[in-house]
Amino acid sequence: MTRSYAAEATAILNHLGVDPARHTGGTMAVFTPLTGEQTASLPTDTAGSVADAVTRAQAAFRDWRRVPAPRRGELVRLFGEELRAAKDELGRLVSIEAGKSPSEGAGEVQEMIDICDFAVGLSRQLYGLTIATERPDHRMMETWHPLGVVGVISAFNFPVAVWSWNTALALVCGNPVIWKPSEKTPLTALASQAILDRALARFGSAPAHLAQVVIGGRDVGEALVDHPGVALVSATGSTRMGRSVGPRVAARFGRTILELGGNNAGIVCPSADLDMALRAIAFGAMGTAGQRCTTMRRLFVHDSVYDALVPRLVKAYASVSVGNPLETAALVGPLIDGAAFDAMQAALAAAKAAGGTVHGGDRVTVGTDAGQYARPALVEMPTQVGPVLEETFAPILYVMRYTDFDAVVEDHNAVGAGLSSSIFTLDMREMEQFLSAAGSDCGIANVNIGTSGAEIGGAFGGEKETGGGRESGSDAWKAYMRRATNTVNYGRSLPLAQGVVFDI
Ligand code: UN1
Repeated sequence: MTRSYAAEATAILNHLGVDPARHTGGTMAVFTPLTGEQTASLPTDTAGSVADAVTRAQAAFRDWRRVPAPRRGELVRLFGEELRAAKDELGRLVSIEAGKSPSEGAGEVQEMIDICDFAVGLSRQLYGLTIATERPDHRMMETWHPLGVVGVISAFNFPVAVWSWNTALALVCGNPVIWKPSEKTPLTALASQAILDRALARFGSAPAHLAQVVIGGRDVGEALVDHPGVALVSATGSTRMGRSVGPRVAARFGRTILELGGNNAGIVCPSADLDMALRAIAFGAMGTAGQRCTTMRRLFVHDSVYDALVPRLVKAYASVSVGNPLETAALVGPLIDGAAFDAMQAALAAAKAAGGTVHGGDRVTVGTDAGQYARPALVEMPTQVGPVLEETFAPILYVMRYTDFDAVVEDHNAVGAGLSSSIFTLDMREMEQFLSAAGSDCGIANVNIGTSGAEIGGAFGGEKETGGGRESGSDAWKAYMRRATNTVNYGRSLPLAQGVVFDI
């Protein structure tokens, strides 16, 4: 008997207490990429129901913004506890819905737990500066206040972690959240919301509708993007999507955090530890079937180590296990759907036409199922042209030779996206140059690790066509608050700044 992932997904949702009316009897069909089996059909929202959700969230905001931040942190602490308790179930559902291996599914939930821990501490550290003033008996300071309703639009590839980065911070910063998950992964969203609802029930005194999920396609996302009541739109997806979202939100003077495409590269220098580089590149380029925004897509290898490294990589590509990661120990799971498979094949054909030598990339048949599996592809390219300049959301690594360090840093930066980057070297001059103002132009620049798998403690995001937004750690929280500069006069006269005189 073949396993039914639909039945398993339904059992997980029921166990987490998700209302069956939210995932049955609707028109939006969802499928597991593991086998192509349909898992659910969900009723969808409309522009009108999104507007209602915004109205409810605005009401929640009026209460939540007045709750002391450390108390708001207590809600996020409880959420972290509930996530710990539900880690196996939610990780399993991520695997079913996004096709990730069990370890990657669990890792994604671990990111959610980590950001909760971070946000709890942060809830006591939302501080501003006190600034010297030029006037006697005055004090100047800045205060950070809750911003308003936060709209989160997330992608299929990290269906729950990215929402949690936004939500944990938004909640401690005093904001309600409305989440529009990818139409490819709505079940994990409903599950995550149910887990948060458990924390809300235990917390007891949060306003209703502090966190809501709206389901649907582009029109539902656009309703959030265009609604003047949504103060911040945090959107993860393609650069094409960001080109539409950014200007629309800007036109109404809303704020955005955009986390868009990546075309992340590694540079392997003459002194590199090649064993370490091999493992880092393999995970960075093939892990999660090349469907992370941080996936390594380009590799520049110094001429002197090319022949020692690249044949080993080609071998790893030929032998890595591809299959259903819930049935076998496969390291590379399915692509999300047939369109992703077609895009991969089109990019490989274009690379070949541009003089590339393609290793791998063929379809892998897994059982008799309709899952879209492909062997990861390593493509040796003479130069950086054509598809190498674009992000194809699939496991393709373009490998190029280099001889001159300054020139390779320029080539590294000569693409539209600017998310993540890494260098493999034991030479501190190369390392420091790569990390310097004249080095990598990405939001993330690593040394002797791959481009993917960032920890939540750092700010996550990138420059140029990646959109410029920052999420998760460091001071990314500031995007979720509004800053007020306060000047207080505790004296008995009214000196004007800049020595201006205005005596009446
Ligand atoms: C994404 O692909 O949208 O750095 C997020 C990483 C993960 C997050 C990826 N921590 O690969």
